[in-house]
Amino acid sequence: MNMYSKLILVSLFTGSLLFLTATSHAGVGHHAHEHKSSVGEPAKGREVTKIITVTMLDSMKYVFDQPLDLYEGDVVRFIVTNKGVIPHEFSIGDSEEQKKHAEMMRNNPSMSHEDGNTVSLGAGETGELVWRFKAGEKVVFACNIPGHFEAGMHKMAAVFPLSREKILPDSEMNEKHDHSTHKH
Ligand SMILES: [Cu+2]
Repeated sequence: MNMYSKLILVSLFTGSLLFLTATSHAGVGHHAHEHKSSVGEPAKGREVTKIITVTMLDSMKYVFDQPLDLYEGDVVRFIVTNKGVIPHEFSIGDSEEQKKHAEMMRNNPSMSHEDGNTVSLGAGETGELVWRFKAGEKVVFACNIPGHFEAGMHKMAAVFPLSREKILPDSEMNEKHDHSTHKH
């Protein structure tokens, strides 16, 4: 084999590798979009500062176990249970992101979610999502299974800038912080 045909073989091989890489990234039924959002990002379980329990119902409602009182830097573990008999999802984003997400779900209803801002649950299932909140835009929790958002399965909440230390009463401060680090 002369040098010239070797070169051709090598470039053919490289070309097909590139092609394979490109197509596997395009993957069917899976979308990998930016993890960063204007309302925060996925976080690790050990960073959790607050736990919120969410129940999803076939009446197209989310029931939160507490008022949504969210601040910049809060890392919340959402423990989500689908108490319905049809699938639901709990996803976090700003309203623009939720609109795009809903559009993708309409075009490809069988898509899977592995992007850290969504938990999809079948009847009776429980899942978790850990999210670090960023102040600014309003956060929208939404179920983007076609028809569900429109039927009311969403909730909007503000994320306040970091001024919590000043507004929390002393008793709550003591629960949340190590005493030794504070001067009294
Ligand atoms: Cu739903």
